[in-house]
Amino acid sequence: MQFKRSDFPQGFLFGAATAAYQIEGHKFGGAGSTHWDTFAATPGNVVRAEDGALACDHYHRYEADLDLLKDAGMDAYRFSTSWARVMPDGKTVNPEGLDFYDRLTDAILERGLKPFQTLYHWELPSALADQGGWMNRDTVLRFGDYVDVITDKIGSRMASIATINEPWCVSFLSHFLGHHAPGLRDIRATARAMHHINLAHGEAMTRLRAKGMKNCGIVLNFEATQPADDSASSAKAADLQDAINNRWFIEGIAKGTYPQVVIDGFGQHMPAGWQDDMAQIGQPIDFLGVNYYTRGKVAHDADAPWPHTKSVTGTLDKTQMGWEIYPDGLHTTLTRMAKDYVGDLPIFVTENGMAWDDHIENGAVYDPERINFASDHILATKRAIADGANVQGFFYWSLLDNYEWAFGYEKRFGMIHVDFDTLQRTPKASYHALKSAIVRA
Ligand code: IFM
Repeated sequence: MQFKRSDFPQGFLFGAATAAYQIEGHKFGGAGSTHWDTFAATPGNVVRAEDGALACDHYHRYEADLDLLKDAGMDAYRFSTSWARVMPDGKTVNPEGLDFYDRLTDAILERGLKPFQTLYHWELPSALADQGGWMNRDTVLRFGDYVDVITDKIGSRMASIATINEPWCVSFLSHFLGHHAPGLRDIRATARAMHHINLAHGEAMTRLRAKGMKNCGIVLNFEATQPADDSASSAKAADLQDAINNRWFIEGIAKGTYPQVVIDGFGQHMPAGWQDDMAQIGQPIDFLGVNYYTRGKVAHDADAPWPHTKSVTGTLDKTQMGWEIYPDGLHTTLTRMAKDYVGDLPIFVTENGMAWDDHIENGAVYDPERINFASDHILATKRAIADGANVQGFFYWSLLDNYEWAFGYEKRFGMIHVDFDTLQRTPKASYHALKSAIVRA
């Protein structure tokens, strides 16, 4: 890699990220059915109808996985706690689930790693999905109750707590584009989910503050949205898509408002009285988590209903996901967040990484593409710091190959290869390269 630890400010954290449903093995420990289980069990939604029942069996192998993280010289571990493991029906506490996160927390701390918790990384309990999930305002309060329970168990030991991972995916990708559970394509459902997930963030912040928690924030995903060409119509389309993808959540949280172009598009479908929630949504946070993977080229589509936009394939090299590799977009995103929204507030790159069709050959995985990808994005982060963004850490997505949602186990993001038949872990060349770069001099 083209950087070393000493290129970064003292105390800058290097880590790796995972999420509960993607690695733990949801069938273990009394976890309840989630909307991802039922989405995956419905033909056509997920590659080979794969689900997270076994995943990487991190539930039983977490000690060895944390050893690998530690052996790479990393400082922090970003993980999520599963609502459906802690409260299988969304309401009733499962002591086994709480015990698992208690043990996991101890194991992280015993290795001298900083635990970065995310409270919601997408496994909504089916019992709450039955009642409308994120379309239903009541889910916000149920989420608050879960936040209370898990925080009482492990909150005081966390270095950082993020409320929601990628609310855009929870709402727009899942209720408008239909790519993720619950697989809806409905503008009214989307308007409600886009607001309620922000309100769930606000409710979680309220509950966390009531318990005296510090270092609380949210993790948002950003795409470097650009017009597909020089036309005025593409510029307008890209601005609207940017408002939906990149501005809706951060503007709500940092300024207590929503972009007017999106409010105009949602029109009558916004939940009544949404304006009264903006103060709770806009309460102060302690950090912003930035997830960044790619850029998106956007053009006007006169034949489509609102937002009248379409994606246009770009010309840059692409990852196994078909996502363009565009490190400059991370620099732009980080500096934009600092300048336009959060000022000096600490920012963490909470996810960045790439999927590749990795294979084991002679007992090793050679992945120079990932080495370059990570190196270029970490250097983009360094430039953002030089340009004034208060970025305090970088988490590679992901520690392990894992369940990549609608793509099942086909897309490999890990720095550690997982054989999904034997569950054997093999650190890839990128793992060793990162380890060499961040070794303490
Ligand atoms: O795997 C996902 C993760 O759950 C959320 N952020 C993007 C990753 C790669 O698609």
